[in-house]
Amino acid sequence: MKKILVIGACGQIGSELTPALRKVYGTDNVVAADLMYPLKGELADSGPSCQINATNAQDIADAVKKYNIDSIFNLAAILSAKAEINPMLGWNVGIGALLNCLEVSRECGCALFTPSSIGAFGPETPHNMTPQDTIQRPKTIYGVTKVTGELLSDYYFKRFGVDTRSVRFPGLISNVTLPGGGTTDYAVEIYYAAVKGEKFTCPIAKGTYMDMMYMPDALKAAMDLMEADPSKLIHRNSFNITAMSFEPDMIYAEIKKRMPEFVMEYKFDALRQGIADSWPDCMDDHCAREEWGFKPIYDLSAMTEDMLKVLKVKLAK
Ligand code: VAH
Repeated sequence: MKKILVIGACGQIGSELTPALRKVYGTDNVVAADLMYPLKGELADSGPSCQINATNAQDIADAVKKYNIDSIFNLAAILSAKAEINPMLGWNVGIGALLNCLEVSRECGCALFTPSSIGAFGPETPHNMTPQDTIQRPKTIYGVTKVTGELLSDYYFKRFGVDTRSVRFPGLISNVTLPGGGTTDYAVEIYYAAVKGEKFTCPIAKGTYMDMMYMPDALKAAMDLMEADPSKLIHRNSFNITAMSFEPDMIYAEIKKRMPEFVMEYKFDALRQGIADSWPDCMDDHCAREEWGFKPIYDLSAMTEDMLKVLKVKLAK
């Protein structure tokens, strides 16, 4: 049975990926690690955990040896808008953590998953049906770390045989842990505002399309890719994947169908809008579908139905 280490287990992805992995591989076989320690709640109660500062290689090496780890999910990153405010932090966390994970994986024979993002593309990239292989000249430090991460991960696969794999996540929408500092965060915050009965102020302009995905599909994609037959993988770092593409008015309309009294207004956030404008409108993800069977199940309607249902219970407490 796999022995898995999740680095960044308290984050938006990690807080849901860890329980999902524990369900499949067994609670004792999935170690939840984060800088914030001790972990709280289900993450702490349902399996082993440890403190890891991902920019410290020794922390990672110690955990890999202590728990006999053979697969690492490296989720340590500073999201796009927050990284623009502190670029060196964005670089040091994104690349520092990845390089440490790559070196430990090389020395200890671990497989390694590190997310990339639609942020790995820039304004020169074709915005519609963005190809799997195309120009990548991102204009954010987040995007620079993601392209660098893709290149480093492919290098470690080709040069040292490290089993590195990655997906370019779109904006992820979840109802467990709020995202912190992303350009697509509005697509999560809008649901919270609707359920709280508050007017939502959207920082992204009407008509700004971005790829998005509901968290359950994202978790399945990460797990399926890591289980995929390596002989079928033509690509590795990193696969385009998407479930839907929408602009703010579309998600607003979908919520209003269910909550007619909900009101949204627009209030432009120049930083996030500039980043969003540089990203794809919608990606072509046929390589992921052909090489390892990626197939999302949630569209905007199904996601909205579930988000509102779960948040109404969660926020009523
Ligand atoms: C961000 N949610 O907005 C992240 C993600 C695709 C966007 O990388 O920075």
